[in-house]
Amino acid sequence: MTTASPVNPAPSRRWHVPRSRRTLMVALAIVLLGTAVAVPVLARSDGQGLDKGVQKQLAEVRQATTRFHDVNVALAEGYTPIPIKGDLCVTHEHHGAMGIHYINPGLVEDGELNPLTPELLLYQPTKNGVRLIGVEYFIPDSGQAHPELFGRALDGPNATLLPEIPVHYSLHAWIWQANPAGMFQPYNRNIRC
Ligand SMILES: [Cu+2]
Repeated sequence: MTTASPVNPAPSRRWHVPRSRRTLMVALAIVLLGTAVAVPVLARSDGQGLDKGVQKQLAEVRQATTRFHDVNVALAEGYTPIPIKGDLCVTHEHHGAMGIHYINPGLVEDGELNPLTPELLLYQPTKNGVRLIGVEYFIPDSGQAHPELFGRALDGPNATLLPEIPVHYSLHAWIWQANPAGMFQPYNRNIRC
């Protein structure tokens, strides 16, 4: 999913919308229909130096997602490609691309973050089909404490262009395609749409 351009919502929570299960499903349906949502912009850079504990966690995520190199396995387990702003492959003018987002609505609806069950899978389109490049964690903002994974705060809360899309936190992890900007940056210059 996308982070908004550096719009971190004001305390007024102008973008705040009810996050009932129904609202979320409507939001996802709209995304699935290809309506526009905000395109992310990098807000910060970080180094590649990841401590051993995080590297171990990421190795576990790789192990847990290896089967999704076969996109048919991802589809069978409920992941679905979503067009964003009408395009399946999300790219940025300056910062590279995210690739194609495959979202698992069930994992979004559970309202939990589990490193081993990412809400989204990221794929790069190639001549021979799609190639798994990373994962993305996504959780609606319900007023909870700022969520963390891998010892770092998720990006967000992110506003979106559509009021139906809940304000959310997200975090990309480029576990299957190195990202020169950093493991957890939203865009990856090594990815082309
Ligand atoms: Cu994304």
